[in-house]
Amino acid sequence: MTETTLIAVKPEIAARAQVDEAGYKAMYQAAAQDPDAFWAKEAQRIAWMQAPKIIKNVDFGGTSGKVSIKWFEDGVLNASVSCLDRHLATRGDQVAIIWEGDDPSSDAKVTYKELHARVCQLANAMRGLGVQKGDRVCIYLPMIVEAAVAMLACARIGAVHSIVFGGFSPDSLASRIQDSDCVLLITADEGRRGGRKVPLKANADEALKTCPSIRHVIVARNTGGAVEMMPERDHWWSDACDTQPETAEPEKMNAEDPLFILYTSGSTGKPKGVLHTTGGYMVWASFTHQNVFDYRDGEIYWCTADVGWVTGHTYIVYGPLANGATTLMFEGVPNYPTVSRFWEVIDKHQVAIFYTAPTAIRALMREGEAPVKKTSRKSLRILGSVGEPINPEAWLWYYRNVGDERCPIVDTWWQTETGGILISPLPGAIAQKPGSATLPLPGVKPALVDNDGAVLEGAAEGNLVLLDSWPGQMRTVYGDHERFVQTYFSTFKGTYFTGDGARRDADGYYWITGRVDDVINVAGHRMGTAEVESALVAHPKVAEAAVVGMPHDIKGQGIYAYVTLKTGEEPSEALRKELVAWVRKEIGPIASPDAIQWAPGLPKTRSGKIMRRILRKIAANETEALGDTSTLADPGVVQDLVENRVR
Ligand code: 6R9
Repeated sequence: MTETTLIAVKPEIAARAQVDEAGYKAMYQAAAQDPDAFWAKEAQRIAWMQAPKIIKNVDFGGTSGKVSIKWFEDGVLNASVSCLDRHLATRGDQVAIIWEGDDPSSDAKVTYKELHARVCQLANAMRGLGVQKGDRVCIYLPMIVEAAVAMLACARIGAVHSIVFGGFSPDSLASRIQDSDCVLLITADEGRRGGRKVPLKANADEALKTCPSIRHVIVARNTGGAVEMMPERDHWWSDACDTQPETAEPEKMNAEDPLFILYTSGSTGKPKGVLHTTGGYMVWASFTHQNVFDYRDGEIYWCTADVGWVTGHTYIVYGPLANGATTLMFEGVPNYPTVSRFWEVIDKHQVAIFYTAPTAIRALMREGEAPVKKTSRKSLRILGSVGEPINPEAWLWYYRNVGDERCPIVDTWWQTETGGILISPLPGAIAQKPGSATLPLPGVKPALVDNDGAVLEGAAEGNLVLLDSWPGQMRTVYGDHERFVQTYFSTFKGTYFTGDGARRDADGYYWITGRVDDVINVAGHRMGTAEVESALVAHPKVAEAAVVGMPHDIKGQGIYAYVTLKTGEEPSEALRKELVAWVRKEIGPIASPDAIQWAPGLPKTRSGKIMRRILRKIAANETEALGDTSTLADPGVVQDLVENRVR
């Protein structure tokens, strides 16, 4: 498979597509030439209480050094109205959410009317508990309908939700609650995943020991498992909501009022609270969901992400519901009870659009074709990929076996920070190349720069930046605007730096090569190597740790940790296991190291900087090409590390 392999848009797909090739080019040009006119028109896709007159007002700080991003700043709206109220007259009885449980015999359907009522009841309950516009509410829920209800109820009363993925530990939950001083926590007794239970309420109780800002906890009964309820503080969801009125006045929100915070990992320090606002985010969610998936009325749409990640925010809840879609929410995992589960769910619910991650595709690919082929999948029309680069082999397997060479694949590149998809083929417009995210969406201006910030033209490889703003862009890091400016706008002045590297081929197609910073991507989960390192050094026997990504067949990247023990401590298999368990407890299971190498010393420069370049090469078993080691304080440590590499 070379990069000249071009999979043309099939004529039958182009003929029916909402946007064809000429249409894409016209849209791209229109958005570039007159962004105000283009986005004023696109803004009409959502419901406004007061339509915006001022469209774009952005400064990337090129000359002033001050970064300020505003879209639709005089508009007034409520996100929950776009997702619910305005559909009631036309599609009140249409299913909004299909819920498919971890156990294949459990499912549920919720219409727009029912969803609206449940959201209003929770909104009223939260107001009754004193939650006000602008307050932060933490959501720590499994993939149950209540998660979507909680998000929309926050939006309804103008509270800012901050979802913490259910796989995070009590410590990780606590630090996120503390960073944004959340006043309310919404959780469940337990979650379910792959036949196992996740003790969410018990984790929350542990976390809340250090979270004085939380005044109340609302607990959804999910598994019925026993939990402790603290009088005054803890309320069962049903007690709080069932007697509430089924309507609730939506709060009037300015377009630039915050909608949510979502914590994500960077190269340094603790996870940052990425802040998204209301108007621009909603326009971007709706615009991209419709165009990238060529979404049509009446179709069943399934994104397999968890609402704990940005993909779940934009492409399970806000985008699809804004567009009046039927969105499927899946509680389970791809291989439970069998490795046919995804394909069985597609047949069961007649899914037309299926959006998943390369790590899931690679894991299922390993199981062979039979588990796929025994299902029909005739309902499928569009396939999507997100979270990490998809290798051409996995792309082709997905295309041939899942989509029977009938369904275009949209490989969508974006980030928590970007709010929605930025680079992706439009399925009826852009010929695909396996492994390439292809071309930017209208309104998106990517560029490649070298390490000095010089813009590279034509076919080139470099750092991926964005030259101008799009409506869905994050506005700040919660509580730390300076960190926002430093992280994204100081490396290459006047541009937004993505942290990714990319190659652009002769056709102008983008091939994302992965992170160029100290962020690793493990099974599509973003992790800062610094976070894992600080968890390791918090162990009483560890003196020092360095963590890098290593190639992993299924997860894309695995976590490889070099650990130096304190004097007098001896490495052992028991200690290795203890450290893995320690990191799971400190951060969560997604951060479990795949390999721990005992390192008597780490390769450092004379100024004491760890040379990660060398550690990455050793972890990847590329020890022939370690490069220049002459600047090391003690070149001898490298030999020891190479000899004792973990296989
Ligand atoms: C949406 C999401 C963002 C990072 C991003 C990049 C990687 C995501 C990708 C992709 C290649 C794709 N990434 N999609 N790389 N091709 N289609 O995943 O957000 O969790 O913030 O991760 O994921 O490295 O910078 P987030």
